[in-house]
Amino acid sequence: MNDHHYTGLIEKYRDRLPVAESTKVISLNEGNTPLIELRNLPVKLGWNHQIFCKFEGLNPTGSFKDRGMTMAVTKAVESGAKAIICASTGNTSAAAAAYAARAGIKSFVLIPEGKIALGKLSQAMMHGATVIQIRGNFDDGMRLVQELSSTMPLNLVNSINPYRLQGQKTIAFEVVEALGDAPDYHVMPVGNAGNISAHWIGYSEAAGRQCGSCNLCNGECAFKGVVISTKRPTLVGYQASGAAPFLRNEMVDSPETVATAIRIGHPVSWDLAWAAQKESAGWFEECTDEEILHAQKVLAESEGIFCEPASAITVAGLIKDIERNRYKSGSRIVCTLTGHGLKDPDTAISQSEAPVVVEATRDEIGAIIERHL
Ligand code: AN7
Repeated sequence: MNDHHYTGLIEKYRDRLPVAESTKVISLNEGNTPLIELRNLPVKLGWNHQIFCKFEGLNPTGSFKDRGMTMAVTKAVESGAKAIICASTGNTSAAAAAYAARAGIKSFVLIPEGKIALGKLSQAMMHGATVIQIRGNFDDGMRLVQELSSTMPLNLVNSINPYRLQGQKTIAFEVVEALGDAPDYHVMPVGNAGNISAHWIGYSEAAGRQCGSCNLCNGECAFKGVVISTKRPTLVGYQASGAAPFLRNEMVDSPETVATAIRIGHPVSWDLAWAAQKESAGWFEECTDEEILHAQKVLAESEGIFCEPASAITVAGLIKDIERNRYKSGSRIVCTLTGHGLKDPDTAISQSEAPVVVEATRDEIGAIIERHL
């Protein structure tokens, strides 16, 4: 094999991850996702910022969860685990199922009945996970998997597992490498809040700084890795209005949003995410379902980037906060588009014009083309 063949983020960032020389890596070559500069939307909306999308939907299972899952499953297998378990709004279950399959171990996934996007459900089922739909929401599932994994031979792979954030922090390294330094702002959706915490760990390490967002070192790490950036970005987290505990400053018991991925009211990484917000001098903001779907459509139509609703909240947030001048003029902004639009075909189809049906004749088809040219 060519030495330059990319074999996943653990091999690439071995020196900055908690793995030993002898650790057997479970990988699907995740990471190394494209950083795509927006060309049309900023012109259309009159923005004077440079905006990039880190398209995490192009990971092996179609979401950013693969970054954390390669680490969590690698460490689970290293510890001798034969089964993993997680609660999920969908993407974590897809990643857990795929990496468990790769490792040859069992996976159990708890999902809220009827509230997971079709693509994600198909992935968990296809990879052979035991899929358990609960009559409850993600937060109920989260509580249950913590209980179950403490008494049964199950390795918990939700982001409360510190190895998940370790894998996920590598997104920051990739952004810094692509841009030559950290951006001014990094914007993302916030659900269970592991991702924003992981971004902060990654950016802090990249800049050779300590941070309060790590659940592995508890803020005590004296990071001695390679310093690759001169600064850390301001982090901005967007939440759906019906599932916005960080905006309410308290847990939300019955979260609701069309962006089912972030239909979470009791985020596990509550303290870590607040630390990321405070230390980065960032902020949380909320967007309505309508704003989220509008942004998803606009991004797909004007840039050719199809992300799922939860990911599109970043663009919805930009539309709102750039208008209010919350971003300093002339900034470089990176959005994490956490999951692929194909994950949730139902939502995509329901907000798009239905295809016309015509006879298979040149005339009928020609007439339609003329009308649309
Ligand atoms: C597309 O899959 O929690 O704030 O169980 O799937 O780190 O939770 C998914 C979360 C954003 C929020 N975008 O990230 C799960 C799950 C997408 C997501 C988030 C999720 P966190």
